[in-house]
Amino acid sequence: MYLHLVIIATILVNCGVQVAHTFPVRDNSTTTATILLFEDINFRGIQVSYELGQSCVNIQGRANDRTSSVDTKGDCFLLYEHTNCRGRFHRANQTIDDLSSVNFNDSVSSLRRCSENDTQNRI
Ligand SMILES: [Ca+2]
Repeated sequence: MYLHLVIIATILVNCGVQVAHTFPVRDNSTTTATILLFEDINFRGIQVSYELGQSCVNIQGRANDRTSSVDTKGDCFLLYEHTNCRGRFHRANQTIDDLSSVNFNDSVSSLRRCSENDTQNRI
């Protein structure tokens, strides 16, 4: 019975995270958090899933500079305008249905999880 529950839970997680057109990125940290990036506002268009530990991750391929909405799944992330977590950033601690509302539409090039030292919304 327990095994069945684990299998069902695994299937549910996989359904939620790994949909078509995703490019899952993982690192070796034990604690990870998932963020979903969407090409269009209101969580539409091509969806990309990133599972992040503590490292900065660059947005690969056609998803770069195309994100218009994000689902943070209850976690906190820093969205950066340049690769390697450089340049202007926005601290997203909740889901954002239209990144133009925080002047970040089609601008995200890298991201990382928030750390305890992140206190400002942007530089
Ligand atoms: Ca877009």
